[in-house]
Amino acid sequence: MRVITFGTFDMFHIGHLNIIERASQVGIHLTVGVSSDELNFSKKQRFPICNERDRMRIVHALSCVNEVFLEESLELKAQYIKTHKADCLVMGDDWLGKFDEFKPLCDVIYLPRTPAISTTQLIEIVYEVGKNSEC
Ligand code: C2G
Repeated sequence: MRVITFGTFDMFHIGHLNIIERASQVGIHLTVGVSSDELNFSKKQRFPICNERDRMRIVHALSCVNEVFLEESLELKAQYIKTHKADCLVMGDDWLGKFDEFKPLCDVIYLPRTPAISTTQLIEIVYEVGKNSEC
């Protein structure tokens, strides 16, 4: 079974590692679509802290990842699933139901999100630490 997953993976953390490792255990080949800087800006009105080249390198360095590509548009998901011959799409359950439209193309599995960590939270912690150390 070939598996695909998508994400930004900005400020790579344990929640990212958990989902990627668990996605890889669903099949024998894992492809990861890493959201481009522009796609992130269009979704979140801010650029990621780490640029797309570095985020792709980090994900690609994981031994459980076989292939990495740049996800440039949300509209191309069906195309990405077909191009990478994915039998299964895995996402964290913060996306529950949002990818069900691809069920005619492949299995869609939502895995539990790792609690108590997110890129947004990390950015806030770093910001607060920086603010306090200025005093
Ligand atoms: N994730 C997780 N646990 C966390 C944080 C993230 O399981 N504590 C999972 C998310 O559910 C997602 C993956 O890690 O499956 C990547 O998360 P993000 O980097 O936040 O990516 P996102 O902005 O959700 O982009 O087209 C879909 C997008 O590319 C997904």
